[in-house]
Amino acid sequence: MSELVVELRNLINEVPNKIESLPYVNEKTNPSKWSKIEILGHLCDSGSINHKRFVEILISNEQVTLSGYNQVLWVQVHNYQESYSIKEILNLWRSINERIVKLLSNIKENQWNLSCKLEDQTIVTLEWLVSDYIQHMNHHLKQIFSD
Ligand code: NI
Repeated sequence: MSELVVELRNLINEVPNKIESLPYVNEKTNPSKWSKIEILGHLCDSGSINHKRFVEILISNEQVTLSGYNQVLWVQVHNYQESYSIKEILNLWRSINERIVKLLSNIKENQWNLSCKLEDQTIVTLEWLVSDYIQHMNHHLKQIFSD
């Protein structure tokens, strides 16, 4: 199994318990900054978007061009702050990432080299994209576990 898949699987096993015991997940230190619950909501959005990207790259006969998404409005429109409990968002985060782990566990070695085009026209591989997805996740998890 790819090291990236192992890393993602480890995060799924470790993160929920750690986050569930955190205090002040709804606290906003600044009205314009995301609370911890909103950061986790953002990670669910990122999971949905990237799951779709990974699938499209795997099933397409042509090189896929990825488009960005408005992260701030995605968090706003879901209203993670008011309409979800931390437990609900953790379940969602876990399910999305378990689905990604299953998807990527089934692919063939050479499919990691499938390429796609980013918004800025850079060409990257599926492996790069998955690695970037996990790095982005780790960056935000660090924010959640800080202070
Ligand atoms: Ni982000």
